[in-house]
Amino acid sequence: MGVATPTAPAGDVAARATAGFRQWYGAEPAGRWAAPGRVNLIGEHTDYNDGFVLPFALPLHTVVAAAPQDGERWTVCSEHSDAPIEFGAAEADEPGRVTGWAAYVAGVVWALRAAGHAVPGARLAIASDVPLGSGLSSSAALEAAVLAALVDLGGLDLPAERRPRLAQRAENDYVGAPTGIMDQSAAIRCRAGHALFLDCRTESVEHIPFDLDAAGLAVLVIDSRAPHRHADGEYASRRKSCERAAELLGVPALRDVSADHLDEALARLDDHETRRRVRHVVTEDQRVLDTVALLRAGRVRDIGPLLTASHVSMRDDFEITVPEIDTAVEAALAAGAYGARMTGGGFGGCVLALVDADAATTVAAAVTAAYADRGFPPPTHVTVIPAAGAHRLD
Ligand code: GAF
Repeated sequence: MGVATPTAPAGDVAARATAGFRQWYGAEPAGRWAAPGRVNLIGEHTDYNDGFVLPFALPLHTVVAAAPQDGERWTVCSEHSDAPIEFGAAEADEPGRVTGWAAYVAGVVWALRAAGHAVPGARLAIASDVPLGSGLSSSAALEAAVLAALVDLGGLDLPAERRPRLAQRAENDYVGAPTGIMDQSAAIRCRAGHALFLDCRTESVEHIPFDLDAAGLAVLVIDSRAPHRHADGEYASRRKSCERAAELLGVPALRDVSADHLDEALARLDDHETRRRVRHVVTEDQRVLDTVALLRAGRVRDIGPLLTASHVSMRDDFEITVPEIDTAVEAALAAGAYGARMTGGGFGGCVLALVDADAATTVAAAVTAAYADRGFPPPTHVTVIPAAGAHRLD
């Protein structure tokens, strides 16, 4: 069994977007824009606590083929839809009016308009290689690609560093998902060969070289194929308990609790569950900083234990893992991975493992065997390298 490595950029998927555009609109697109999915190397559930994250973009893309159309009308089709969906300014201006996958597109139009931009009417055709529902941020990739297309078609003045917040608003306020800023930042601001060290309070970024090839390493991404169990409600409840804890501790956000004074902070909370949630966030922020320090020093292998510690913290303190995910992490570690952890919001999704490049196949086989032992449906896996954020293809 081999492990496939997708390559950038977006060749086939771009052709599919163009084919969709021609099929539904009987015309040529004015351009094509791509945005990637992401994995998060480390820093989970820290973004909405004003903390630190370290995602990198995947060489898996959502591509939007688009052209302007007259008036304030937007028509969108995707390779998974039977027919285009059309909406005008009235629907775009009222969060919730457009539903399903097209809500992410309408949300971007809404967020741009709400920020005072003159959004051009457009026809859009969407194709994607980012798997849906695997925790690799297919929704942020869609938002980022649509945003890039509309900004370029309309000649809007919106620099890349201001785009993630706007895409996040589309997701929070139009679609209604209370996510942080990580996924949109990754889809827009990542750089090939680098991880994105993002301070979610200031939105300042540093591109940290993450050259797996040079180190003889690979990141293996294993899709647990676990059904997302109550993920939306659980995510919102984690977010609420973090906000409540910050209030109780008298700080603007949990980022302001110092890892050096964690025990004192925990002693001020009388609820065990809240203490565990706080401990995860505070120690996870510190693990991001420690990972960045190791990567800056070129010590890529040495980040392994931090990845695994992050997983243990998500499993025991934040309580967001599921049996399939824990099985994948344990099997990868037992097969020689330097570190392994769940990536993304939790309750399903993907695991990433840092492995020697020539061990990727063995580690993947060990995970598959452990799944079979437990009677889980076989996982899928792929090795990935850090890719670029949203960009215009042509
Ligand atoms: C999801 C959210 F969209 C992100 O904002 C982040 O909170 C992540 O879960 C957990 O780190 O992907």
